Amino acid sequence: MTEERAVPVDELEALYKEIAAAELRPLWTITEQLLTPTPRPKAVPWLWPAAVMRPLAERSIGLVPVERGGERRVLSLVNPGLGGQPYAAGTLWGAIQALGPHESAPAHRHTPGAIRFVLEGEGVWTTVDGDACEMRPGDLILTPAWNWHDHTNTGDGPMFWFDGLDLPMIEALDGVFFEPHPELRQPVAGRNVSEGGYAAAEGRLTHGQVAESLDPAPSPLLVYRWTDTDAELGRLAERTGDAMVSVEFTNPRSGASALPTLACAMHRLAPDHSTLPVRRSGNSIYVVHRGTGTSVIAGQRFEWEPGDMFVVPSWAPVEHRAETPADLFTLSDSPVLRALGIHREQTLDSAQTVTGMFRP
Ligand code: GTQ
Ligand code: FE2
Repeated sequence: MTEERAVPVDELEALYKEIAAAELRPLWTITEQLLTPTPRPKAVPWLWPAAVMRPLAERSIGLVPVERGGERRVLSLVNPGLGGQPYAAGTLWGAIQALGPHESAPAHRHTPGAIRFVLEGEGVWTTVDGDACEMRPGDLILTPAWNWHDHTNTGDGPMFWFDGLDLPMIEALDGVFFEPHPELRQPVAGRNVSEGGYAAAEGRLTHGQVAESLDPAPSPLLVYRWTDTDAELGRLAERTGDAMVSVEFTNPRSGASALPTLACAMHRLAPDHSTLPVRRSGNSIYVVHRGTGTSVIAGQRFEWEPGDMFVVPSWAPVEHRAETPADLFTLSDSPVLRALGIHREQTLDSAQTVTGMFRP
């Protein structure tokens, strides 16, 4: 038995007051909220329906010009758990961007990296460091950190796409830099140049499994065409017969993720099969490309259709069930967790017990 020592209460109170006044905090009073047994993301599972976002984005085209000053016609996903911050999750920016016929969103660059996943329309070109990349529905376009970029709609109709950025991560690192380009549109050196060296036959190079290594150099390939993704998913589904097949978009030079901070993937679900619940450290945003179905995230059911976007916060178990053949695009921060050697992933069975666990 240790000897009980009477604590003089007023001395203790005085100590706490002086600690606080000195801009110090005793760990023993806050350790449980800081060092949690598992992640406690502030972001909550949430779904933004296309049926709500699309009309608001379209109305913005008529009412809000996109010139210097406004710059980009973007509606960001605001996760209700984040106290009003314009972020989909603690580490991820997600948004719907709209560009009307014959409009240009001004050229600029920033240290946060960005990806675009095209929802609807045709005729928009995103120029990335001089390479004008055509955007078609289902295509993935990369805008790596500090690359000049601008979007130009050469068509007669509006165009809509999903934007994903690592902005909250770079903000947390106090690493945000931004610079407007002197011109509205940067000079175009060529069209779809980055694709030249990576033919569809080399699909394994661009649609594989991300190697668990960090490549700080961005992918030399800036565009991943839906036609190639679709073909690779079709081959995989046929070869494996699995109810869910996935491809990750990889850097063809190193096998690393699409951007050093962001992983992008496409998942194909066969109808009427439920996937096993999986939970991962790190946040994900899903964009429904094709089909309808339901996902259960931390026990909450979300029904989805094309153009819907939803968030799976870190460590929330998620399972999917498609009603029709479905393709889900995902964006996640997993490359950062992997590079740091702290990525975790568990597959649960329906009784929520662990059936398999992966740790690096
Ligand atoms: O298109 O360059 O959703 O700079 C947020 C910041 C899109 C863009 C966003 C951006 C962009
Ligand atoms: Fe940008």
